[in-house]
Amino acid sequence: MNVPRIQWYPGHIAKAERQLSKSLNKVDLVIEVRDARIPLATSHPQLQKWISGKQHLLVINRKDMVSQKAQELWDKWFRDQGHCPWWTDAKTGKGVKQMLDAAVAKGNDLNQRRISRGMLSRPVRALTLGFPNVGKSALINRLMKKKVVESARRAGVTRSLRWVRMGNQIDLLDAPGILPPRLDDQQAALHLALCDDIGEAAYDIESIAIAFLEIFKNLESKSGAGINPDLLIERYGLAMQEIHKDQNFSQWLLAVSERHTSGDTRRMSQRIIDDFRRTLLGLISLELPQ
Ligand SMILES: Nc1nc2c(ncn2[C@@H]2O[C@H](COP(=O)(O)OP(=O)(O)OP(=O)(O)O)[C@@H](O)[C@H]2O)c(=O)[nH]1
Ligand SMILES: [Mg+2]
Repeated sequence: MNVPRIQWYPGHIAKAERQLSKSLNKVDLVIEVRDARIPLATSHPQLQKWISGKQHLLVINRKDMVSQKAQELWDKWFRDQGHCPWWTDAKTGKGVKQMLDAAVAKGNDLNQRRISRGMLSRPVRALTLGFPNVGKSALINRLMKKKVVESARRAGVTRSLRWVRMGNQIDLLDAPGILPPRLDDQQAALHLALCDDIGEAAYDIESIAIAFLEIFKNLESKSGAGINPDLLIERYGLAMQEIHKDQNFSQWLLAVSERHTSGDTRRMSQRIIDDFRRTLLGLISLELPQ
């Protein structure tokens, strides 16, 4: 796949990471949030360092954006690796109560240990940690049942750390999304770009749209990937088969832009990527377990 190198590590993320390191000693539990469409690309290589000496809860958010089959495949994969994933949809709140119960249970374990050492029990202090735009703030708002922190459809919305108290059970720390300073795995970087987890200045929209079309085609035969070629025809009026014979996805892009955006391939690229992000092209899993 021929995508120009994608790199994104803005100043506010570097700063957030420094602040996070300072707050980490106050945290008992790390709620690690990943994106169900790309559970591998949203796994941070430094996670073990962040969770060392703390409890860990793995949350896979945006479950509404992948097929039931994909969720099952990933769930089995994570359990085979010894993890217990909690699947959530922070937009409607599905799975959020179960996740909260799991977090509170971890807090109770912690308090039992405190009491046995003659200390007082206190609310569990939980940090939501994850890549930008995976839905950390939306999850906090869902847990609180009201909008307490800013949450919007782009990467880098939360700019500073903020504690939120939830009853007397849990204190939540909302933090800006973090990501590694260098995106060495460029396939993962492409997935992050497609899912809007990195700023759009970091990539060329046309290149990632063409790369997306190629992924779409490659996923077609994979069970659970959520690919329905008819949706592409319905939306853009042109089947990929009509043009892709020599795998020339840019030709297909040009052909649909002639129909929809007066030949403007950039505008068409943006539309295709937006459609993917809004699940108008189906519940597509960019990643599936091997
Ligand atoms: N469909 C769907 N949308 C979600 C879900 N979770 C979050 N969103 C939406 O995704 C967008 C980003 O959510 P945020 O909560 O701002 O993400 P964040 O991880 O806090 O992002 P940063 O603060 O930039 O790191 C918002 O528009 C949310 O409404 C989900 O489970 N399903
Ligand atoms: Mg946020």
